[in-house]
Amino acid sequence: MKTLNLRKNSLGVIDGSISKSELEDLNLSDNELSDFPSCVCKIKTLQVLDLSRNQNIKVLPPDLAKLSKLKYLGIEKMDQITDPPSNLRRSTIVLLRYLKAKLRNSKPYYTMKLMTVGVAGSGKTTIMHRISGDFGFCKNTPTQGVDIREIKIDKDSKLQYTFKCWDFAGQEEYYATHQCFLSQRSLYLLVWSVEDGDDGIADLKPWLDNLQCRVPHSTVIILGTHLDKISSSTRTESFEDDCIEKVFKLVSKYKEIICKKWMILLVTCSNVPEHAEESRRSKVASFSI
Ligand SMILES: Nc1nc2c(ncn2[C@@H]2O[C@H](COP(=O)(O)OP(=O)(O)OP(=O)(O)O)[C@@H](O)[C@H]2O)c(=O)[nH]1
Ligand SMILES: [Mg+2]
Repeated sequence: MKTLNLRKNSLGVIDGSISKSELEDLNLSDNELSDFPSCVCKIKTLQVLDLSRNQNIKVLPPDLAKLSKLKYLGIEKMDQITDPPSNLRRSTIVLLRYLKAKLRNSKPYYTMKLMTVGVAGSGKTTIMHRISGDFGFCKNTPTQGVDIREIKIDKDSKLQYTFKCWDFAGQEEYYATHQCFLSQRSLYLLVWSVEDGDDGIADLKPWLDNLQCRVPHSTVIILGTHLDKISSSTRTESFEDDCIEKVFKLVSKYKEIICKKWMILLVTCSNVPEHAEESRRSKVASFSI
């Protein structure tokens, strides 16, 4: 198959298996793609790619320049794209030249700022320790201002991620000063306690408002702690899914915040032996980062 027309199919994502195809002409216009489908950059045979009128794609990745046979890239009515800037989107040649230059200069950088925010006592400091692999930590000492530390996570034997972690105090008196430290190009961990029920979820709003306003387009992972505190009668089979659904419904209203459903996790950070297995799920959270 050389040509595939998927126009007007309400597609949000493209199946990664398409990367193995030998397509020359791919029409993905008039869909609902949330990001540029990176798998498309692997179809080396591609000559024509139409992405027109996908209103949510904001960035075209440098990897697009790896498509050495690409002659036409359709991006009609996609003024929302922020990179490449509009003057470099006037023709496919200019656009690809820009992305190629970017690709040449880009080197992977495995260090990033990780900022934890959320109400006092929700477990921000504890989760930082769990992510770093410290399952013994159980102090109940409120953070004063902000604590900065470094966490290293091994991806495999060759690759290590370094997170510069900013663990903010949750007490209200610090809210005014926190604003000054929130920075773009950081990863955010918004923490709340599932023990606080629907009120706890509603209390996420001011944090989301703040993030959307101060650091738009940031990626936010939302962690519900204290899962062990939910009584077995309340913790039905659907409890976790229902809870995640409620948070997702709320965060979906924030168009300038990047948070997919799989970025919402419920965890137990207690260090008592009977919760050991659940506690390890906070380590799972570190893998999603
Ligand atoms: N049972 C249980 N206790 C938890 C859990 N997560 C945190 N805690 C406890 O909750 C208390 C508060 O945790 P912290 O990590 O200090 O909370 P914080 O969000 O950093 O608080 P501030 O620094 O004041 O904003 C500590 O006693 C933790 O041991 C959890 O999942 N289950
Ligand atoms: Mg703390």
